[in-house]
Amino acid sequence: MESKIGRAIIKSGLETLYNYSEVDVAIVGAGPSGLTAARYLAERGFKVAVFERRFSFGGGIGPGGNMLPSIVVQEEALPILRDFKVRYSPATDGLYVVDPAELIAKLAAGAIDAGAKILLGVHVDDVIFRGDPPRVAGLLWIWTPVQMSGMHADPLYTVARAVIDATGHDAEVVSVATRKVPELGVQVRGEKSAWSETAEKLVVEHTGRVAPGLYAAGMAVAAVYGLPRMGPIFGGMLLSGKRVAEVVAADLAQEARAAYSV
Ligand code: 48F
Repeated sequence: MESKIGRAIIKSGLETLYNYSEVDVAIVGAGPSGLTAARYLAERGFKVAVFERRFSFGGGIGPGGNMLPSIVVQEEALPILRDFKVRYSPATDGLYVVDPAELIAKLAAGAIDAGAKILLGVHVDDVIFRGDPPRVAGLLWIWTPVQMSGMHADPLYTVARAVIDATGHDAEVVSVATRKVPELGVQVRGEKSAWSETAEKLVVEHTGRVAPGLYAAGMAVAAVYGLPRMGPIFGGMLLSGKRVAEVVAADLAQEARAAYSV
């Protein structure tokens, strides 16, 4: 029995990793923006993998606001909640409250049901780049416990037509790309203190392509462009995830057209 259990896991696990060593879109971070982007890209038919360093998804949703089991979403993002079948109740002035556990579960289920693959326990620590001028062409990942141990092991690759940084406040992917490939011409300015209303709008407006092949969604956008933070209101994260999916889909379609034109 034990050998059968082990073989089933090894065979299927290695096949999955083999299959996802090349994707259309690699999303780093299974928080609200990453999971939303994953669903809207996967349902367009793109091969999508989400790389999450924890053994769970949801990012900053779980702690709610200061660990109270409620978060706030504004009216503009209600269509996204409806797409994911997340329930909400009115609070005040166009604001609605949502149960964080339900939001995490349904965002993840929506992404998975649309066809996205979520890989847990993988830490992304670098990007692949090509060309002059350079473009980001994938990422390097390593098991999180190995990364946390501080022991050096060379990571493995995933080649991608587009990489989305949805890593939250530290914009980890854009930061490493900026530091190691300065020719990308990207600067990470770091987020500002809180101004919720403005932050919610600006983060969606600035969502999109940061450099060729590299995109930012969610709080990573605030970090890259020096925008204010907003606290436990999540509509901007959902709208940013949907927006980055639209931008990436349009760019990949355009690149495919260009590749086939004579
Ligand atoms: O932080 P997170 O929830 O990012 P987000 O989608 O949403 C931000 C909000 O939760 C909240 C806020 C707005 O209301 O201020 O903070 O922008 O999720 C980011 C996910 O990325 C994972 C991390 O564990 C988390 O689940 N992550 C971060 N760096 C890496 C990573 C990395 N290098 N490799 C893999 N996963």
